[in-house]
Amino acid sequence: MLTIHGVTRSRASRIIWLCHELGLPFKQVPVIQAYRLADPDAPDAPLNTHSADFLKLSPAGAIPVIQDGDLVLSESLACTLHLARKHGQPFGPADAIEDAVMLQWSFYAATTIEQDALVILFNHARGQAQSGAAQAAIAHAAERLVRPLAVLENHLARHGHLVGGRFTVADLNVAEVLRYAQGHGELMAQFPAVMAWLDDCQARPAFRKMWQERLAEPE
Ligand SMILES: N[C@@H](CCC(=O)N[C@@H](CS)C(=O)NCC(=O)O)C(=O)O
Repeated sequence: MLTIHGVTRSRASRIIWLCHELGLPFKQVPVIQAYRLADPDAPDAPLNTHSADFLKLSPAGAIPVIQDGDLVLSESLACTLHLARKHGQPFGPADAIEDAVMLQWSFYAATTIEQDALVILFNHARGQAQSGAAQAAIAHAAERLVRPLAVLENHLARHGHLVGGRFTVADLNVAEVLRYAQGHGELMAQFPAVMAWLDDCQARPAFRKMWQERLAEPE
C-alpha cells in the first residue's frame, strides 16, 4: 500500500487530495514540521522532520515523502505527477503531450507562483499583516503574482481547465500552490476566471474530504 509521510497540514495535502480523487487507499505517517514544535530534538518529541528515522527517508528533512513499492519519492508535485501518471486518465495524462503540459503547469506553479504566494500566506497568518514590513512584503509579492495570474486567467478563460478540457493533476497542483495567495482578495478579484476555476477545484468532494481531515488536525 502507498505510504504518505507527512501531516495533512503540509504539502502532503496535495497527495492526499489526489488519493481521494483516485479512491486510492494509503497509510499516513504523521511526520510534523520541526518548526512547529517547541523542541523537535527532545527525546519525547513526536516524529518530525528532524527525527533520525525520517531523515533516512528524506535527507532534505522535508515532508511530504511517499513510499510506493520500492520507490521513495520526495517533492510533493513530483509525487502527485507520479501517481497521476501511474493511474492514468482522467487525472493523469492520456499521452506524452498531455504529460508534458502537466509538467509545464506544475513547474510554472512551483517556480513562478509558490514563493510569492507563501509570502502572502505567512504574512497574513502572522497578525493579519498589521506591521508595515508585513504589508510591504505582501504588496511586493502580490505585484509579482500579477503576471503569472494573468497567464492563468487568459488560459482558463479560454479552456476552463489547464490540460485536456478536464480536471487533472495539473489543476490540482496549481490550485494547491495558488491556495496560499487566496487570502489576498484584492489580488484574486482581478482574475475572475482563476477565481471561478479555484472555487470549482475546491468544491470537489475529494478536496473537501482532504480539507476536513486537515482541519481535524491540531494547528
Ligand atoms: N518543494 C518541497 C517543499 C517541502 C517543504 O518545504 N515542506 C515543508 C512542509 S510543507 C517542511 O517539511 N518543512 C520542514 C521544516 O522546516 O522542518 C515539496 O513541494 O515537497
